[in-house]
Amino acid sequence: MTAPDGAGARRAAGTQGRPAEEAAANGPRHDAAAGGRRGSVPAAGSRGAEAIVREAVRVLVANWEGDHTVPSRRLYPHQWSWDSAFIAIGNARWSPRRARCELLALFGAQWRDGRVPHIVFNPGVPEGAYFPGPAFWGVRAPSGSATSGIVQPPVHALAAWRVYLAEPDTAFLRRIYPRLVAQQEFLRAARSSPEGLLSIVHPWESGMDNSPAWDAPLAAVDPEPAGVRRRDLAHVSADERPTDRDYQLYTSLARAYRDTGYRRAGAFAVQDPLFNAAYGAAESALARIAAVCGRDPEPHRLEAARMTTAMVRHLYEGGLFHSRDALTGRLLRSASAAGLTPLILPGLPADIAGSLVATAVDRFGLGRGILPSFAPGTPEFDRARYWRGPSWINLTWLVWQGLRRHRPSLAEPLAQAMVDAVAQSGFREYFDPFTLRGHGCHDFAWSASLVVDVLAQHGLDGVAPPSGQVPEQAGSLAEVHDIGDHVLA
Ligand code: 2M8
Repeated sequence: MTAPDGAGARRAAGTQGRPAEEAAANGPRHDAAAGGRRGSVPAAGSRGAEAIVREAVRVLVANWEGDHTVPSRRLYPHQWSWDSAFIAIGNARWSPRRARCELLALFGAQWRDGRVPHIVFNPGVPEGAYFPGPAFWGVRAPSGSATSGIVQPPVHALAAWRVYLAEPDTAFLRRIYPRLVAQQEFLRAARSSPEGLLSIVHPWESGMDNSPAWDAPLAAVDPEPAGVRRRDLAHVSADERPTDRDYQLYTSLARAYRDTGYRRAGAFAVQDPLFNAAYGAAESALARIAAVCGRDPEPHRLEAARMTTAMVRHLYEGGLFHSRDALTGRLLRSASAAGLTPLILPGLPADIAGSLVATAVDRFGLGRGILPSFAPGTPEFDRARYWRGPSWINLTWLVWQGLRRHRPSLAEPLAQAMVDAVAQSGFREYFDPFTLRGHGCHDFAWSASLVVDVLAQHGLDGVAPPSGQVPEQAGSLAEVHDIGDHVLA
C-alpha cells in the first residue's frame, strides 16, 4: 500500500470519462455490477488485511500529538471533536490506552455548559496555520485551552462504549460518563425545539460542511462582506473544497454566534438527521454505559426512544430522512446520505429501516460500492467537491453499523468497499464514488482508524485478520500483532 495515489489515478482513468448521466443512472459501481472488484487489494485475504492495518497504524502514529490525533498534519492541525470519536473507535483495536486518552483530552476542553467544542486548538501551532483559528473564535474552555464555540455530531458516547468493549476499563467509563451526559444536556438545553429535535446553528456543526442540504437555508444568510483569508487552499485543490462564497457564509454565521457569546443562533438553525440520530444513538450507548457504572439506564433508553419517534414523525418522508429548517418549520428535502444514518438507531421501526435500505440501494448504489455523500443523479451531485458527493469513510461506517443490525447481507459489501477504497487510493480524506480515486488530504486519520475497525470486525474478502478470533463487538488487534503502541509510540 505504498504511494497508491498514482496507481489509483491510472486505474481510474478508464472510467473517469464515463458520462455523468450513465454514472448517475447506474450509481456507484465498482464491485459485482462492474463484473469484478476494481480496486481490490493485491494480496487479498488475511495478509492483505494485515498490510492495511499496519499502514493505518503508521498514519495514526504519525498524526498523534501526545494526547490526541490531528485529522491531518497540514490541513487540520488541531483536535476536532467528531474526528476524535472516530479515531478512538479504530485506535481501540490496537491501543485502547490511546483511544481513552483521545476522548479524555477532548472532554478536557468541555465547557461549563456541557458543550464539547468542535475544535480544541493546539497552542503550539501558529495562528495562521488554520482558518478560522483561535483569534477568530476568541474563547477558552475552563481548562484554559483555546477552542471554537460550536459543536459537532455527538458520536462520542458510541465511541466511549466501543473503547470500553475493546478493553473493559470501568474507571475510564466512570470518568467519562458524567461528561457525556453533560454533552447531551447542553444539546437539550440549548438546541431543542418543541418537536423534540435538536438544531445545528452552523453548517460546520453537521460535519458535512458544504452539503447541498444546506444550500436552501444558507440562502437566507448574509455573506461576510470582506473576503476571508483561507488556508485550506494551500493544501488541497480549490475544486475539491467549499467555495469562497461558502467560506464567507461560514465566517458570517460563526461571527454572529460568537457575538452573542455563543448563545443565540444567527440566521441558520437546522434539524439535521445525522446530528439527531447521533444524539439518539448516544442515548442508547449511555444506557449501556450507565448500567456498567451502576447508574440508572432507563432514562437514557426512554430518551433514545423519544428521539427516534420525533425523527420519524418530523424528518422522515419518501424513504429518506431530511433536514428541517427550525426557523421556518419547512422540511428541507434533499438527497443527502445523512438521511440514511438514522439506521444507527437501534429502535428504528423495521418498516422505516427497510425503506431506507431500499433508498440506499436505488439512489445511492448501496451493494455496488462505497456510499456517496449525496445521491448521484441529482443536479447538485459533484463527485469531487467535498461533501457534495464524494464518499467518506465515516459516513459509510455509520451506515455500515446500521446495516449490520438492520440488513447484514448488505453490510458485508459495504465493508469491502471501504477496504477497497483505501487499498486503491490510500488513506485519503474522501473518494470518488465511481472510481475510488482519492481526494482531499492524504494520511487522513479517520479513514485510517475506521478501516482498522472494519478489518477487525469484517476482515478482508470476508476473511478475518489472522488472530482467528475477532469478536463481533469487542476485542483488539494489539495482542495478536506486534503493532501495540508499546512498539510504535
Ligand atoms: C472539515 O471541516 C473543517 C471545519 O470544521 C474544515 O473544513 O476546515 C469537515 O470534513 C469536518 O467534518 C471535519 O471534522 C473536519 C476535520 O476533519 O474537516
